[in-house]
Amino acid sequence: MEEALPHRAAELLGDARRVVVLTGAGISAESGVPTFRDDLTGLWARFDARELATAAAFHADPDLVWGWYEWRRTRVRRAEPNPGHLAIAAIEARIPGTTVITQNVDDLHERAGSPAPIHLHGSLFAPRCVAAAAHPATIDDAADADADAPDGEPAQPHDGRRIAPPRCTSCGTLVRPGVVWFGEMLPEAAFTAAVEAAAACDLLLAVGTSGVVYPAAEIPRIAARSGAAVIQVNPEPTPLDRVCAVNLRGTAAHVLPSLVAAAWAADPAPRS
Ligand code: BV8
Repeated sequence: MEEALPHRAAELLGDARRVVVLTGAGISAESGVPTFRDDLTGLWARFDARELATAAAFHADPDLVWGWYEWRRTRVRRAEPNPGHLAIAAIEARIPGTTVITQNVDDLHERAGSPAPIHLHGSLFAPRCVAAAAHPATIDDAADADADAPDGEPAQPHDGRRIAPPRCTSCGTLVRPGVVWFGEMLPEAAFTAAVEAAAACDLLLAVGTSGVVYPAAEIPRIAARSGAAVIQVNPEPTPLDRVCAVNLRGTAAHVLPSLVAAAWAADPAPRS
């Protein structure tokens, strides 16, 4: 693994034709959305996110878990994409053969202009029914409004207020967050598309992920085994260090815009 040589990374990006960008919670950190390993605030301070993000936790205490997701959803709705998200959208605009794969359940890539990120772990904005034939839930506006306290501040369930999950207006069963919990299978189509993109790319950017949750953590390793160069953007070391061609120690909102600028400094016109 070379030292963090931005010009080497810029060269790899400038020459790439098929790029995969894999993001984790770190890409949204500078938008004010806490990562999984940030200390959870308030009520959540006594929980481990990995314990709340399970079907068992939801079935044991649906109001607590739904309240956590509503709290996260309102925080995301009040967040804005940061320059890291925008730089990734610029890469997609520049290199049509780019695939964005995210472990995040927020919609900040979409709001930054990424047309169709692959969500390996679902979305905060796609609740579904707990019924076996899980279908997208239809929730009436009242439940949605519940997420906003009257004064416009996001509801803070950690102030002791739990939020009961709504019932689907079309089938009447309980609604659950549309995310993949620990111990649950990833959506097959999403994971298959991600693996295929990783196996076919010539460059993979791993941005803001701890690289410890599987099978998502396999994606950069598949790319490296297929001969692609892997560039990591993360202020901290991760297990992905050992598969990277270049490690850029820094935050997404700072590193990605300068990487994009350097990659195309000599050739600012996007390829047709
Ligand atoms: C599965 C959605 C098959 C929910 C998430 C025992 C039983 C069952 C399964 C397992 C088991 N043991 C292991 C497993 C597999 C398990 C797993 O990997 N566990 C880990 C803990 C070891 N995986 C699963 O369960 C998966 N399913 O395997 O199914 C199966 C089924 C049954 C039985 C056996 C096998 C499902 C995993 C999906 C879980 N859902 N999210 C929600 O959001 O609430 S995972 C969640 O945590 C994220 O989506 C992400 O994937 C993961 C880690 O988070 P990161 O994104 O990496 O963020 P993190 O906070 O960890 O790190 C942030 C990084 O950013 C840091 O490195 C930091 O330095 C950096 N950073 C910070 N600021 C910045 C920055 N970088 C750049 N710029 C900055 N500004």
